[in-house]
Amino acid sequence: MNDSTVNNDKHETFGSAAGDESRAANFDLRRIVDNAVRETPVADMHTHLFAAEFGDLNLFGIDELLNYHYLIAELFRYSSVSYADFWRMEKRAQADLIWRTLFVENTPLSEATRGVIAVLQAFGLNTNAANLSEAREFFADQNANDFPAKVLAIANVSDVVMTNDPLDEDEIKVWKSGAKIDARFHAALRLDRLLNGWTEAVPLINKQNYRVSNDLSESSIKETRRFLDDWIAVMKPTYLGVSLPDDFAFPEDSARGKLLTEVVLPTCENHNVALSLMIGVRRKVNPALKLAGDGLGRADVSALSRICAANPNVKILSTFLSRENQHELCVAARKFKNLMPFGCWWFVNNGSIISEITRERIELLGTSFIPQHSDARVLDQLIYKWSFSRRIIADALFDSYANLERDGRRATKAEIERDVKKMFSENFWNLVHQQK
Ligand code: FIX
Ligand code: ZN
Repeated sequence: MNDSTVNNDKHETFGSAAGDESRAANFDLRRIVDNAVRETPVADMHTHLFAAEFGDLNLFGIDELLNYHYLIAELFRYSSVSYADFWRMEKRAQADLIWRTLFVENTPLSEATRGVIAVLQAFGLNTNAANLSEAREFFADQNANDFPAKVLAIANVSDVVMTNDPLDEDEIKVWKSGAKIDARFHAALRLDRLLNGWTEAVPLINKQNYRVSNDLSESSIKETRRFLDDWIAVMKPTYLGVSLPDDFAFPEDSARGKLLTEVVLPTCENHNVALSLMIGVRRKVNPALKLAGDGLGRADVSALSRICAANPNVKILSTFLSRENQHELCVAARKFKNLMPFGCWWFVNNGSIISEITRERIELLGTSFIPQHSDARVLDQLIYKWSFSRRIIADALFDSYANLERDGRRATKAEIERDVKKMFSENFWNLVHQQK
């Protein structure tokens, strides 16, 4: 959206003096909105990043950037390499192939490829390189402990929420070591393995000295609650979270339905901790692609509404993967004050759709939502994911304030800054009861 789109009617109607004045006001508004959006730090409330204390789980650098599953899926659109041959390759060889295929032999126009270009540019590296040597040299010089501060500063991200699986051996070691975790990185206790694969979770939970069984007897329910109580004490999570399939139903006669109703929701209420429901993923549509093989489906938003209605004391964060569910999510949020829509998740995290979703949310919810999360898996991705999103959010906000002005009220700089702060961090911290 360019500056001249809005308020053109004003200067056409009122002649050139009024036209100049209105153009100047527009220019001013654009500058205020852009500055507020650029300068307000973001609390990135859903990522797959890890603090440096988690060792090898803290991913950064060009080889990780190129081995992002979004790019792996795109590689196979162009390359004749077989899935099996690709997975047999070393990580560096995979990265070389992805670079050559998507960045040299083809133009990096997709959102995910453009993202890598934006990261190289941010570090002053050659975006046109024939190979990865310069980039590899640059990242080899970065120290895993200091690099997060550099990236967070460039991306203007103040806080990062991780995704923490209490059944993951590597993570468990770190939590149990008592290591002091970088205060900018916050935990989110992930429930996927518990809720989406109970029988596989049973032996893993029992290994941690709890006594649960496949049948989900009363004592299993009690023990699973104890398991969560203990992990909440260790991780101090900002919220509990789960990704759910497009055919997710509530209530549901299944292990997941029982665990949600009898374990997870009461735990959230007892601990006053929020629950994040990410709905619409169709896992392993193409298993040969591994992590890159998940797809999506349109889900039933009424399942979410029923959870919100039945649990008014539990704060629910929610995002949907299908574009078709976005409008219904906004309407559900108008009905339930305990529901907070967040982010443009994965397949809807593309410029054109972020723009549509953000505008729809502003129109239906004002500033009472969380416009974006990065879902970054590689630290450096924070740089492009947030710069891309900021640009689009600024456009949507500018148009909204311009419309407001046309209708008779000019938002002040202080109001605009307040609004952006709410959307970028306060809405999240207030919901999870942690004032920053
Ligand atoms: O379930 C999730 O949290 C998803 O975001 C991931 O599983 C997915 O692979 C992803 O990285 C999307 O951005
Ligand atoms: Zn995610």
